[in-house]
Amino acid sequence: MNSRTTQSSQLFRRAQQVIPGGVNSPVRAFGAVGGVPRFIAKAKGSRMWDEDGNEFVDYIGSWGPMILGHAHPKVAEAIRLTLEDGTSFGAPTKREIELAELVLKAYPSCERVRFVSSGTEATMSALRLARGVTNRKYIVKFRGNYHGHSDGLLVQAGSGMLTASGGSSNSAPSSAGVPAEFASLTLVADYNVPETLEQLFKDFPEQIAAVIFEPVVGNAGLLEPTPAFLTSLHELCKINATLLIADEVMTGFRLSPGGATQLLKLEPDIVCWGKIIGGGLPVGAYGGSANIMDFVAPSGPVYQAGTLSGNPLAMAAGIATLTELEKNPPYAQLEVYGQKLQMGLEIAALEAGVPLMVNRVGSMLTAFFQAGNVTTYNDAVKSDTEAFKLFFNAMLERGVYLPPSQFEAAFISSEHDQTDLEMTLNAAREAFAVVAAGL
Ligand code: HOZ
Repeated sequence: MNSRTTQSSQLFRRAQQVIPGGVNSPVRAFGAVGGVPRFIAKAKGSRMWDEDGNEFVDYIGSWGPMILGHAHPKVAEAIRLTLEDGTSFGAPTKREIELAELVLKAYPSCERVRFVSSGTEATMSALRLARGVTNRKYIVKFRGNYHGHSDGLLVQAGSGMLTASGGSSNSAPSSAGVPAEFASLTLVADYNVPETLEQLFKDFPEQIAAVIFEPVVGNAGLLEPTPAFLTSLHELCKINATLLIADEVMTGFRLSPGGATQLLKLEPDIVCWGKIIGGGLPVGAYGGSANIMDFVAPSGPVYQAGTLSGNPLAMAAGIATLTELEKNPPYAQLEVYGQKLQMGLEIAALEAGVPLMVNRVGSMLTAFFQAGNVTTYNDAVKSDTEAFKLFFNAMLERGVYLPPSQFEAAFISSEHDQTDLEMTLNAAREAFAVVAAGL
């Protein structure tokens, strides 16, 4: 049992003195699952070790980037070599072109890409670009889709407020510090419920600059798009001359060599990336056709800049990762392991009498603690979060580090192997028994 937490407990107490909540991103504080967040000392391949020396099979994968596993030799070597030549110049480098070429090769509808330093920056900049291109002010997002923490995207469905144009915005801030006026420019539709998007286009004719969406949602737990939803999404955007922004920060280069865009045959106007394209270092990017992207400064009037944009270390890690993915594509193997994990969890839950619905696309999956299909955000929130909490902690005790929230996706890497799977499923059998006893 991985119950040693002396070091993590001490570090968490110390961290809380100097960092809000003791963490630099809220979900890491274990607020949804209770207990002590394990402070990670090191990771290699599919495994992580905490400061108490406990070993875990890791399914967080840094929330997506570690598709090749932790500290992959080629990625580590690329970072080491690059480091010797300096870590940031504030001037252009050859590596930026090399990574841009690799990204664009995988997304043939995109002709230009701009690198930034995080997914949040990518989506924020993509929205500014869409507004600059269309000269419109509203954007649409979907409930339960997460696109980082910029003001205009920390927005939820609200009770409605009157806007200057007379239309009724249906949104409200989802965080303190976001002015209601900002939030009112973001309209909220329901993912996989196309009628709600259609209604917004009726209410705000010729005013919606962009619709942003997660093609496969990872941030409400995993939700898969229905074909009808994808068709409507494309049609409505086209008819209304609204730009479609695919947030592929999690799915890019993960669900296929060309991400969700290739897998689901999407036709987005702008794509946002992050995570994998930085090989575990801080990177984001947004791209599209030359016509659209040339609105970005200095080619065009939409301003966006960054000191660490195109950072040499991040570019090197990204190039090494995408090159390795191209040379040794892990996608078929990830699908096999994903299937085995999904089936194993489903069978173990059934045997224990625990209602469970596993949603999975390739190497991303969420086990929702409920019996019904989980297609919409409304479905996802019906999950039994107390059961998840019991399961999560029982798995952690048994050496399996899952994302510490029911409403996140787990990630498999090319380094997860049969031993990891067996260990995970053995732990799951016992953990479901713990859940069944607690129901
Ligand atoms: N909510 C983010 C993932 N969906 C968390 C990122 C992090 O804590 O690193």
